[in-house]
Parts: sequence; C-alpha cells; structure tokens
Amino acid sequence: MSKANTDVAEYKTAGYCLFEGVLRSEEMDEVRTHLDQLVREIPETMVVYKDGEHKEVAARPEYLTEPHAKQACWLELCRHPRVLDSVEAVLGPDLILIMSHLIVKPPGDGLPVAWHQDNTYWHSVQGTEVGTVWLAIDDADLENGCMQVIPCTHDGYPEMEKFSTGADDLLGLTVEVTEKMAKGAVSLEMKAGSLSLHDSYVLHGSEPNTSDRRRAAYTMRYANAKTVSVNTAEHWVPVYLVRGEGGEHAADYLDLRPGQPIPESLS
Ligand SMILES: O=C(O)CCC(=O)C(=O)O
Repeated sequence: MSKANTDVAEYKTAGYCLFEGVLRSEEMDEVRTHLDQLVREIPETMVVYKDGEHKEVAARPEYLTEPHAKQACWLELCRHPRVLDSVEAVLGPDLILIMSHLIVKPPGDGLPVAWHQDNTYWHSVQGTEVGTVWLAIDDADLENGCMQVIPCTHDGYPEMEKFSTGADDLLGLTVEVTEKMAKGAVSLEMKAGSLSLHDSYVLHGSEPNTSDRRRAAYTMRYANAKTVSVNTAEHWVPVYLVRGEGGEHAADYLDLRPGQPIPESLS
C-alpha cells in the first residue's frame, strides 16, 4: 500500500491530505475525557440514517452524530485555530462548518464503513469545495480500522450510484469499487492529534476494528463559504461561519468566528 499524501499542494489531485501533530497530547487528553463521558451516557436506542432511511437501532458509539450542535466542547473543537489552519490550506479562508460526527469503534467489534462518497448523502449542500477533517482521537492503524481512501477518485466529481451492502456496517450502502481500484487504497494511519482532510467526492471507507484497542475519530465537515451553498431550510443542523466571510448566504449562517460566543443553548 502506498504512503499517505502529506503535501497540501497535492490535495487537489489526490483528493486528501494528512496533517501530522495538529493537536497536542494534553489537548487530546481533554477531548478523550469529553468523549468518554459521552460514551458512558449513550441511550439504549438511537435514530440513525442507515440503508438509505432513518431508523431506530440499538445504540452504538459509531453513531454519535452532530455533537457540535449539542455540546459546546465539540463546537469549540470545530473552530480550533490549528484545525481551521489545516482546512484553510485546502478550502481557502472563508469557511463554514456544516456537520460533524464522532465515529467510535469499540475494541473487537467496531463496525466497518463500506466504500462511499460523502457528497451523495448531503442533498442540502451544493458545490464541490467541501471537505471532511478526520481527527484521530485515538491512535489509528489498519488493525483498529483506520480510514482508507482511494486517491484521485473525486476527479471530475462523479456521482456514483449507491446500493445496499446487505451487511452490518455503518451506512448499509456502498458503491461499485473494482478490485483494481481497491488495490490503490491508502491507509491513513495516524497518531492521536493528527488529522486528515478528504474531498467530499473521494472514495473512502474503513475495515472493522479487530484489535483490542478503541478507534475513535471526530469528523468535522467544512465548505468554502463563497463557492458552496447550503439550503439551511433543509439542512438538519445550523451552519456556522467559522472563519473569513460568509459570502452571499452569510445571513443564513450563525457567526462563530473568533471572539463570537458559543450559543447559550449548548451544554
Ligand atoms: O471513520 C471512518 O472509518 C469513516 C469516516 C467517513 O466515512 C467519513 O469521514 O466520511
């Protein structure tokens, strides 16, 4: 398997880039403390988007969706200056935060994530300059189910058709990936505090966690505020302006740029 791309100048071609050592170990200790608390409080069931529909399932820590819209600590993490510096290097200076998801794979039985593109799940988001930060909360490697990408598959922004995996995995849906394409996959192995950024059209997924270690990651999804529009009437969480200018849709976004207070409604 080839080495992961760490050159931001290659992002447009490869469709992803790895940024090492973005958050310090004491910052990650704090993140893990918040996460452990959240995992302890997981309810018995959850409504999740799986197999192409919303359904109630037995709760799992892979499905901690949109924590930034519920708890201040996750929203603060989404506007952490060093996280945003990485995002700016790829998407430019005007940034909106559109979604987030904590994906925690427990030791031994963490769910796989079948090959997919993100964009086909987000009908309220129009545009191509959209990317996901995947922040390693625990060290991530192939054994505990780190993320894998198939470089360059975003080229031309294809909208691939989804079909059922018929298996127990995070999404229940996948796309046609040939053996040759899968052979080109790159594993994004990284230490806690490192992060990757991937394009919303690039193919990616992950294997189950077969190790005796947890694999937790925080995915934070951003877009270029000037070239991407979000239909906030249809979008399921508020859209936050986190850096720069909001462009023609600025009035629809909540201002969370440096110095702006976190909404009081968040715990
Ligand atoms: O965490 C994973 O294994 C997959 C993440 C993913 O699919 C995403 O960030 O869009």
